[in-house]
Amino acid sequence: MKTSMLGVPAMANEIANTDNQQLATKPIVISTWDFGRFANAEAWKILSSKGYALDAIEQGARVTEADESNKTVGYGGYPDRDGRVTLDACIMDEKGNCGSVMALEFIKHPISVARMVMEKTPHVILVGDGALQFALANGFKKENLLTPDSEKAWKEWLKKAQYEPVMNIENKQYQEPVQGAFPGSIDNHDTIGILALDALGNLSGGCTTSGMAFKMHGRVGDSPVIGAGLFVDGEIGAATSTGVGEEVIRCVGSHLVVEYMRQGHSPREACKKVVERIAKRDPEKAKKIQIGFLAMDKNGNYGAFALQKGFSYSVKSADQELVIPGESYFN
Ligand code: SD4
Repeated sequence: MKTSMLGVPAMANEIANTDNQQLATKPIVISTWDFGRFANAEAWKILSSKGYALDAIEQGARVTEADESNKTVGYGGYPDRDGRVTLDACIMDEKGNCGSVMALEFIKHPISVARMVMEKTPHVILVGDGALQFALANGFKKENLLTPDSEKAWKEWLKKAQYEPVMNIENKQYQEPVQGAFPGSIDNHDTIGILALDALGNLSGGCTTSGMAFKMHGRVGDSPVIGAGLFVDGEIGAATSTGVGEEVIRCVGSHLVVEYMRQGHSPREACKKVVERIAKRDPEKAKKIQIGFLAMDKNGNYGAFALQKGFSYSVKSADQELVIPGESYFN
């Protein structure tokens, strides 16, 4: 049985299809991609013992940040084109409190720094050196996050230096483990967006990533941008995104999903409407990129929709442990 670095067993059942409109339940945690199940398992420990959704989000996201096996955020994440690992993350609670770090280097758990920005500063976002300074002042350890493997992949990429995000690479890393033979093509991996509703009905979300591999130094995607990569309104619902962040920022995608839910659309319909809007804006570009949205309403109904096939998401509640293939605009 495949396990993550932290030994969480890959217990999730694959299911063939779903209308993505599930019965409301709480507590519940959902997250992007198949590897989200490992984060869900950790989050579930908190949710199932009546813990706070925000704690579940942070602890769940930390699993993915620390999991070297998917070449993910934190240690082992792929660097930018200058060979620097720069991390982005944000977190948001049911009251609209939020924190974010962008282009943070040398710190393995940006989600925890983002939470600290939210709880200990009057600000919402800290970037680059300022985020690092804040993290170090608050007890985070400075670590080299560039592993020999990631450095090798980056050097291989430098030979051609072509920036071409690969669709659904997030899943491929788990379904077809990539051994060295894939340098330069793991360009679009590892964002986890995670949403949780706790037993008391509090809704929270988080999103953490190393962004697009081999990106320009200083590039920030949608993931740490409140409203783009993540949005939570405790009275309505929450949404998060994965894929080519530039296109999500252009439409402030996650906020838009929540606004569609406010108008009465189900989580799945709301995600679909935003995907359709992206496809309509630039139909040619839409054919070549992947974007997926995942949403949950305040009652625990959830749904997702992506531009392309291949997006999946993971669900954990008292009676569900699933990896669900997302529906898509293109088939
Ligand atoms: C970004 N949205 O930096 C992220 C990348 C991503 O799965 O989602 N990868 O644009």
